[in-house]
Amino acid sequence: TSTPPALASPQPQASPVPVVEKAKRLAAWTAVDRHVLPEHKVIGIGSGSTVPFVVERIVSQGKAVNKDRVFIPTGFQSKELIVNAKLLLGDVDQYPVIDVTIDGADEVDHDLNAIKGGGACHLREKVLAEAADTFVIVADYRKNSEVLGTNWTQGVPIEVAPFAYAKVLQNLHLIGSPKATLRMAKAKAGPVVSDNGNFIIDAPFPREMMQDPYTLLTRIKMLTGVVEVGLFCHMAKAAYFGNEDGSVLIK
Ligand code: ABF
Repeated sequence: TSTPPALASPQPQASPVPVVEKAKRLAAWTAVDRHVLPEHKVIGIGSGSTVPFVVERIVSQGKAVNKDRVFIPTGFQSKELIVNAKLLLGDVDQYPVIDVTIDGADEVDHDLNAIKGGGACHLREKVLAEAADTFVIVADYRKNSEVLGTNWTQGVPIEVAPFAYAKVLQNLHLIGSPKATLRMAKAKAGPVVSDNGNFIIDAPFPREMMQDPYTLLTRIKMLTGVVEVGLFCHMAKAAYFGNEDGSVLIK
């Protein structure tokens, strides 16, 4: 006998995909559709939580079946993504010239400068961004700012040699970031260690310094012991932001 509708146990509502996830997917799919072209053989795959949608689109659009199309990772998480999607894994040593690199960001300003490195991967991300003919950023609406540091308040991620971290901290305090701190790991005692065996410092700077990110990048990079800075200036050709209303903003 069928249960009268009134008594039927309520079907659990499929949890709606959060708006921000939809926005990430939208940005990622749009960027893949526009920038991963049939003639492209070497694709750089970035890090973070938006990039899985990049791989999802590449697979769903059959853009991976091209047997000699190879995918270059920006770190362990990115490599796992490529391997799990059964894409052909390559290394930047073998493929120093990349057709297109697609990567996330922590924040992007009006001039396409970006803060990257929230995930401690910005050294390899910058190598792949620079090696690419085309570097595009994919992100949700929260990352879209006029000036860097508006929404991303954790500071500029800076990869430093462990031996030099205390000196770099001291010098960052002197050049304008008194609140610069060593990034500590959540899961274990001690500092975060990057894929390259280095430490990460997060250095917040005042707005007026963040309004000229290239000058700030050069000043930080000159500090002895700094390996790489999470300011990507004059690198991105475009940035794709998924918006809350389901539209896409292309900067
Ligand atoms: C990566 O993307 C990192 O540079 C950055 O921390 C991360 C953030 O992106 P998402 O919001 O997609 O997680 O490239």
